[in-house]
Parts: sequence; structure tokens; C-alpha cells
Amino acid sequence: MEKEPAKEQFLEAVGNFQFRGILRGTQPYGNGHINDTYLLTFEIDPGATEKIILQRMNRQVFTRPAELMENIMNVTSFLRKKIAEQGGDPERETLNVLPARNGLPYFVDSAGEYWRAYRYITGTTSFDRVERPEDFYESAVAFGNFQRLLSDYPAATLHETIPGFHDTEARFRTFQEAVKKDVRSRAGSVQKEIEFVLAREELAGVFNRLQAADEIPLRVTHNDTKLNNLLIDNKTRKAICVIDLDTVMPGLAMNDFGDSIRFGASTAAEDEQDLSKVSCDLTLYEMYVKGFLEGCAGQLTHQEILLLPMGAKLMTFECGIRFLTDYLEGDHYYKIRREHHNLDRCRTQFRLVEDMEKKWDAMNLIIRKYQ
Ligand code: ADP
Ligand code: GN1
Ligand code: MG
Repeated sequence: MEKEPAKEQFLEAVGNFQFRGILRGTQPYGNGHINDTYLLTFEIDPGATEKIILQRMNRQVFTRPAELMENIMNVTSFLRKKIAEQGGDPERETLNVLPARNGLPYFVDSAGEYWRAYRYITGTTSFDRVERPEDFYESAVAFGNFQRLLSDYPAATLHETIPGFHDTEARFRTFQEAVKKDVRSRAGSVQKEIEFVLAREELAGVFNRLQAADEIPLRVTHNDTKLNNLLIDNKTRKAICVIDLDTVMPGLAMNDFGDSIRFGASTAAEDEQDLSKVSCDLTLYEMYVKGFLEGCAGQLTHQEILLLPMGAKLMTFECGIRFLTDYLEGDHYYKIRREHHNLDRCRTQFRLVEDMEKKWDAMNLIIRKYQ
């Protein structure tokens, strides 16, 4: 895990963007696991303020930040046009990057760290848990719609910001390496979790095999569709803006569906320590199926629709593998807020996988209602 930025670096970054007004407040913001996010408040006129999101990008995770920002600039301008054509408000319905003083969409500080700024989208909330089922339905429509809006995006122009991001087979191999190296001597204490993964090697390769056989299409997908990567309007309760566009890349529709389910259809938080609270809520699952298919509006093939439950199981399994790998490697990837945080997160994911295995027939039956 990276260290927090030093105060001087933070101030250097703030001073190097084209912000208006006088800085009146700064606070760490949100619950993302990857970047360092701050909310800045500027007084632009007496009594009038403007809010900005400033982020220090995670250089260990994103090794080519300039390419990543090129993706974001291109994707957001593409979306902005479509949103405007459809009568929407591009200022609120997609991210707006604010340029640095040198005109670039990012600033590199004297320590070599990359910073970027977004207009803060006011009057919205990003939820860490589903508080109202209708919100989850709205999030499904928004993520499905996001994929549909990008269906004619020139995929070949996108940089792969994290190679093999959802290559579950490769994640499985990296995990095996981490067990072998066991750099923190933690493997001995997590034998049960290691066995859980090893017993499901077959599962890890399901989408790899279908892709190799050309049975499932690559699309431009978000790849990180958890509920807190979406802003819901406080008044209308509509999901208005998909955020965290760092991993928009060619990917699988089922994975976008699946990542939302593993996070939002869980009856407990991602890092819940009491595993008896963790299960996959089939009512929420069904609401998401309905919303996602509506949002995709007929774009998915029959095969993709049938594979949605597999997306849920695989994304949950993969996410658990990634948390466990990070735990074994010494917590260098995800931010942690307590000791063994990654292990707790891994355990909820594996509990969810087990629960999905039990509910597998029901999960598939639900899909058949909507196909
Ligand atoms: P990470 O990659 O660390 O998850 P995100 O880009 O998802 O970082 O940002 C972290 C959090 O900051 C989000 O979950 C959301 O709560 C908030 N956030 C990010 N961008 C905006 C924005 N433009 N307007 C309002 N809130 C935002
Ligand atoms: C990370 O960045 P954030 O917190 O929205 C991670 C996702 C994981 C998720 C688990 C770039 O998402 O892949 O599924 O944590 N993002 C990256 O909560 O690795
Ligand atoms: Mg995020």
C-alpha cells in the first residue's frame, strides 16, 4: 500500500491546477481502495463555493497514468456528446476532468506522483451499501446503459490500463505464486482459504475457455462496477453518473454484471467479520438482472445473458482471490484500515461464492424469466 502524500506534495498539486477562488477546505473523501481522493472547497465569490475532487493516482496500480488519462479524456468526451444528444446534462452525467495549469489533464509533482482533478458532482451520493433496493435497480440500469453508450466506442484506441485485469486464470496463477513465495509467512494461517481456491481451479478458467473458443464477445466495459463507483441523485434517486473510469477497457459484459452483484447483492459489507451475516440476496439479484438488461437494451447475446450468473460467481471468486493474494503478499495493492483487512474481505467473498453455489439453480431460473 502506498504512503499518504506529504502535505507539501498535496499543496504543490493544488497550486498546479486551474482552480478558481480561495481554498477553504480539504478533506480525504470516499471509500475507494485504490487512489487517494480529496474533496476541496473553494470560495469563488463571497458566500459562493465550488467543490473539486482531487486525486493522487495510484502509481503502483496504474503504471502508465498518462495513457490512463488519455482513455478518460476520450471516453468522457465520447459520452458527453451522446449524453447531450439524448437531452441529458453532460456536466452531471459524466466525469469532467479539470486541466492542470500546464494544460494537461494531470499534474506530475516533484516526487513524480500523478494528480488529477474532477468537477465534484453535487447533490449526489455514492453508496457503500444498498440502503434502498430501488437504488440498486437504478444502478443496474445505469451500468447497463453505460455499456450500451460505449457499444460503438473504438475499442482498439483504448489503452489496457491493467493488463489481464479480469483474466481470472492469470489471477489464479498469481495467487499460486504468492502461496509458494509466502513472503509474509501467512500461508500457514490461511490454509482453509487456500484450499477453497485450489478446489475451484476449474471455475477460474470458465470465461478464458469461452473466449478462446470465440463464444463470448469483448465489449468496452467498465470493469469495476461496484455500487460506490456510481453517483445517485439525492432528489430524484436516479443513478446519474458512472465514475471511477480507470479500468474502462475491452472486457466482458458478464463481469460488469457480476462485480455489481458481488458487492451490492451481498447482505453484508465487503469487509464484514461476522460471516453469518454474509449471503447473496436473491431479491436484490433479481432487481439487478432486470435493471441491467433494461440498461443494455437488447445488446447482449443469448449466451451472454445465460452467463450472467457465472459472471456473478466468477467476479466474486476472482475478487476473493485478489484480496487473499494481497494478504499473502503483504497488503501492497489495496488500502487497508486494519490488520488482516484483506483477509476479512477475502472471507466475505468466499462465503458469497459458497452461497451462490447453493443458490445456483435459483440464480439461473431468475435469468430465464428475463431473457
Ligand atoms: P478509487 O479508484 O480509489 O475507488 P474513485 O474514483 O472511485 O477512487 O473515487 C473515490 C470516491 O470519491 C468515490 O467512490 C466517490 O464517493 C467519490 N467521487 C469520485 N469522483 C467524484 C465526483 N466527480 N463527484 C463526486 N464524488 C466523487
Ligand atoms: C477496487 O478502486 P475501487 O475501490 O473502486 C479494485 C476493484 C475491486 C474493488 C474491491 C483498479 O475498486 O477491481 O473489485 O476494489 N479496483 C482496481 O472492492 O483494482
Ligand atoms: Mg472507486
